[in-house]
Amino acid sequence: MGRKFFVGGNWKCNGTTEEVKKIVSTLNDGQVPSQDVVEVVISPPFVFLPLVKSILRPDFHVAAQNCWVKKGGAFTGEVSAEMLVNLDIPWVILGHSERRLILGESNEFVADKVAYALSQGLKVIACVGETLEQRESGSTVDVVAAQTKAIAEKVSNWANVVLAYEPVWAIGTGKVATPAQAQEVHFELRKWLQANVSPDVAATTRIIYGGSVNAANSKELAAKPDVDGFLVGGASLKPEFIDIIKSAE
Ligand code: G2H
Repeated sequence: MGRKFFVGGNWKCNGTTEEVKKIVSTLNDGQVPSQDVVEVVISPPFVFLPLVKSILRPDFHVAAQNCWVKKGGAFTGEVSAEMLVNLDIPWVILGHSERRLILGESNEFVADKVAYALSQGLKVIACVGETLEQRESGSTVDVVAAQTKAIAEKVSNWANVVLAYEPVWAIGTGKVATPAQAQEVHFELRKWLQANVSPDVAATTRIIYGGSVNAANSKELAAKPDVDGFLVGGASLKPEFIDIIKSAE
């Protein structure tokens, strides 16, 4: 069976109640391919998750942008995987580069989060990606392989994992990776999964691209054989997100 196209909207730390209602209303009115063709997941900040879940069209799903690394308890300021499950939030984004770089989340910490979230029944969008310095020094593949390896060491069932390749130099900068650059890394990631996890996991795991995706570049990126969708930041707050979803066709 082919890999179903996946489009995630990562709202990051943006929005007011009024803005959230407006964005959701635009999403709800959008004409997009059916759920058989594309899986759409919207990721608002924690505080808006219940609101978005309650007003969002039923064919789109919601994701949290993070969760705690283990069972909840005395961890001030954190939100646990159990809480997300309790609220019927099916997805969580983990290991986004903004958390890896600004909050110092290591490969191992991210891998522990992925393993724990999966163990609680959540589905995970696990992010990997290199910095500009790492790309320029020629270590892109080594970096994303090490990030993926840390996850693979702690996860045996990949059925509920989507891997998001997000080159840090392309995030929020307007500098999108070329379709060829994205395809090259996605191909290498799939090859890594094939050699180090299994041919089946390599063939079935969605590898999506993130970093300045917009309505003008999504179609060409989506045409690449190993690009199975997108994680969209800035453009997911705008009506053009609907056009990005349509690039699934
Ligand atoms: C990458 C992406 C969404 P943007 O972080 O995860 O954001 O599309 O704004 O570059």
